[in-house]
Amino acid sequence: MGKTIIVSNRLPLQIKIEDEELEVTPSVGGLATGLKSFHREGGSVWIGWTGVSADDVPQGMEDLILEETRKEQCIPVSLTEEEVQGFYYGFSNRTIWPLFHYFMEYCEFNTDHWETYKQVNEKYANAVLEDLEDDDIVWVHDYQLLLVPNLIRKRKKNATIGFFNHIPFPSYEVFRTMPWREEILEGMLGANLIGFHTYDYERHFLSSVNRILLRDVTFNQVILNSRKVRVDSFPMGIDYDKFHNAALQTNRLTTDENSDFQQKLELHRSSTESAKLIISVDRLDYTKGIANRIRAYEFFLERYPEYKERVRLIMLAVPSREEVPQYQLLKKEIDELVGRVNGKFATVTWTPIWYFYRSMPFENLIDLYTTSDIALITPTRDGMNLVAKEYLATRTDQTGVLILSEMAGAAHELNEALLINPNNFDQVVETIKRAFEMPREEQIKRNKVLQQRLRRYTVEKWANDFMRALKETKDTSKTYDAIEIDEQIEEAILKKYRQSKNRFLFLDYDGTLVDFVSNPKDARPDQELLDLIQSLCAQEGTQVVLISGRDKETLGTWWREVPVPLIAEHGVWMRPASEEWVLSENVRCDWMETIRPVLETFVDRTPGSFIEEKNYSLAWHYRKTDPGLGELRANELSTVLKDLIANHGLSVLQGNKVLEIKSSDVNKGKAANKMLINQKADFIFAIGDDWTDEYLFNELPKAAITVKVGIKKTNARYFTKDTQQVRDLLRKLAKQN
Ligand code: GDG
Repeated sequence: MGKTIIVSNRLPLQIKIEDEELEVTPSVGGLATGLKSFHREGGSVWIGWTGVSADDVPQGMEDLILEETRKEQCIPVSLTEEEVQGFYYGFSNRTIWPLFHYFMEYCEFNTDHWETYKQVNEKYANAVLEDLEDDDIVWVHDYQLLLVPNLIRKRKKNATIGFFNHIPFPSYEVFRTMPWREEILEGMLGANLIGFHTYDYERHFLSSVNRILLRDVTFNQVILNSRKVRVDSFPMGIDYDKFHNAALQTNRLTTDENSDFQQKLELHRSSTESAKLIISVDRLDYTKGIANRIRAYEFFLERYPEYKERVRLIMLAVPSREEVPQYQLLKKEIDELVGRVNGKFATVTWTPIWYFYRSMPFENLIDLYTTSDIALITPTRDGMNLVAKEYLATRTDQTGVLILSEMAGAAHELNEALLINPNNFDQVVETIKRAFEMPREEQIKRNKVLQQRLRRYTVEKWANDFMRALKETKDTSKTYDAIEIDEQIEEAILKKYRQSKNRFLFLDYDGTLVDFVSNPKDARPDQELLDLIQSLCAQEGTQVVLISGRDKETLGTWWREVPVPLIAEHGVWMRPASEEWVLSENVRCDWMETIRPVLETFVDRTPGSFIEEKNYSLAWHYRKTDPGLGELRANELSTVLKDLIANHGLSVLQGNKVLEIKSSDVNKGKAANKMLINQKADFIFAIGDDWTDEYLFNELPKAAITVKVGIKKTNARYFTKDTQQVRDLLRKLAKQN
């Protein structure tokens, strides 16, 4: 087995150069904190940026950086200041971040930023490709690198690539506003497995893929021409033991041994018997709801003045993305709010808010978590929020109350916390009060359940689960019964073709010889196709038969000039080469009067759908409907029809975005076999893309070469990817003698 290559915007370490000296420190942030233990123990390689731009690296220091990063099994990607501006501060944090967190008013659609984003994603992909060996697994992380999976895939077709998005994926209605939405989705779909923290993000992504790229989605899989992409949710956990043990250790310290910070925290506690501490820890980011948290706290002190001098809010806001204007404004807003609240309520001995705008060492973070009675975490949107989980892990005596926004991904797992809507001030205020008054037993009862869950689903388990699922997707994509036609198989088919004297080629039309178009009437054969079929027909010993569900009028008109036998309406009609149409089955159509009104009610209720009336069948098309609605109504219609068709000897064929109702006695398999009677065929080839072609694959003699177009469940022996490949193969057959 090969190695794992982790790829993320930043490395888990940060490099600073001061006075020509190199300083290496661990980086803070959800992703780095979470994955560090997986990286350390799993022996993986980590590719990312060091945090220092190439312009700031003094000459000759590049090698030292390489050496230092290599010690941590890291490979640095070098970025210029201009690239950092356009890619990171620009497109990542002024476009994707606000859009994906539903802050559309902050979103900038800047073409230069997009160009740099693409260019830098290429850089990351190249860094991976340089190091990538056949059995390796690539795990790409987060919104800065959405294009990387496909950039790798394009150059390394069989690579095993996983992608995990650490932030929310917004609803289709929001995502569709992105000018480069197609490129972004295609970029992500380069992966074999795409992971999100919650099922909501997963379904939003699938819905965008379905609606924007018009790709089929079955359950949690996206069906592409040559592969399937699995999409799933993996809620990220934390290194539980690390936080829990650190807390145990802190709690064991005597007063003298405590850090200065801890001693100051204790001072507040000892000031009044019932004094309590509320903490909040976040990067200073507008998604974290910091400003509204302060407002809610102010509201709380106004509504419940008895808590004055008995409560203190300790806010740790870690500086983040200071070059982005919104973050500068937010910093200002928070400074002012803190000033206002402290100015309004402070007494000589009491300040209601202690505000730290900096990053703290890990030990102080633990001091904060262990000393506080309440954690107030109120993001307006948050992919997961690890702070909530870390707080719980440090509560070694199981006391403490977590107030958590339901807009954080973590809320899905942490049901026993007090969940709030951060926009509902009234609710936040009442919940703070409830947290204050919550009996110790209740706190323990809630935290016990929460801790059990967090202890079980750790970051290590999360990473292993993702990896296992990624390996599985690789395996399942090989388990199609049908085998892809590669060069070797193609050569064998051509050889057999050359050696045969009486060949039959049954070719489906839509989705096989031509691509689907939104209006079926526009799918008339192009000149190249007409010539191709003509040349196959002209070959001695070859019978080409076009076998389609289309009506005979359309097929007859389109193929008027080419002497090719036609089978229309799945076998109801046959036109031997250039002759008149004959009705091949004794089919009835008196049932139509009963079925048509049922279909009409579905047309009325499903905008974009329509009925195609053929001589002996009725088809309900839903290609042009809203995709979700179309599938839903198709299922409903199948159920409704089930009872009706049994009485009339009918069957429902589920085609590609079409349901067709026709007599059970007619299908493509029966029609094709009829043509083979007494023919002594020594080469039978059938190709098609949808369910109706399965009758062909099932009913033709065993020796037939059956081929499905696209990767779908099938009884065909082989598959080929798309109409282009079908034509390539037919062109080669046409050249054989
Ligand atoms: C993104 C998503 C998702 C914070 N301050 C200090 C410090 N931290 C550590 C915390 C925690 C991490 O940083 C913050 O993680 P979050 O999950 O809360 O938030 P984001 O950075 O926005 O992370 C988020 C995450 O990715 C993972 O997928 O949960 O939704 O936005 O681990 O402990 N650590 C130290 N000093 C600090 O001052 N040492």
